[in-house]
Amino acid sequence: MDLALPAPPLTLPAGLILHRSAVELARQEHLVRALAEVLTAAPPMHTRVKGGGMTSAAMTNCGQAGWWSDAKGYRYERTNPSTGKSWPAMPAEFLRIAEEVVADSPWPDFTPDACLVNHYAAGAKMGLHQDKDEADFSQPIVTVSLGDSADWLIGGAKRTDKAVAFRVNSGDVLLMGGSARMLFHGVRKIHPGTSPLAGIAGRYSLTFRRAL
Ligand SMILES: O=C(O)CCC(=O)C(=O)O
Repeated sequence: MDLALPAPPLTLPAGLILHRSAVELARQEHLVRALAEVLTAAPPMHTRVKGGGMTSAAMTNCGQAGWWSDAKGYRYERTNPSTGKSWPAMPAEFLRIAEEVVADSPWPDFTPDACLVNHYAAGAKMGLHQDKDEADFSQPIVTVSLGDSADWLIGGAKRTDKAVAFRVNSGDVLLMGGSARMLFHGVRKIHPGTSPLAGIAGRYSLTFRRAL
């Protein structure tokens, strides 16, 4: 007998918009090919966080600026501090998808100048945090998920506010803007073996920002 109960309907805070399966599989594969070039030009790294530990997810960037963390703190850098080279250009397919998904949103003019790419191997996670190193908080953060599914966490305006988890799958897109822009959020868990994409291991998130 199947005793599984239907999942309760998901109520997300205003300003956090989840588009399930927004990127069809063939287009995800296209994004993965473009991503491979970014990863070759700027291999993902674990970087130092406040408090002295290292990030659980490995990260890299493309675009005009890249988010970075080290003993000097959290910030955007126009060059990759690990190589001194410019970040790879944002692939046209990345830019296209980011601009398409905001077209019907409250932020239709959003044009990212930075894409922070996070790679989560099995067991990796990201603690609750706010994205607050960008110049203009009226601009949203747009996140495309590729690869393994993850339990995403959305909390409140304070780190100690209760957070709720919901599943994001490959091809899902999250928009976080307006009154949700500064909410604490994170990634609690990766579900290994759930990726529909042969070309990658683990989960990648492409997080598009207006950084400068
Ligand atoms: O991987 C994700 O979906 C979330 C990433 C994130 O919160 C961040 O890069 O600030």
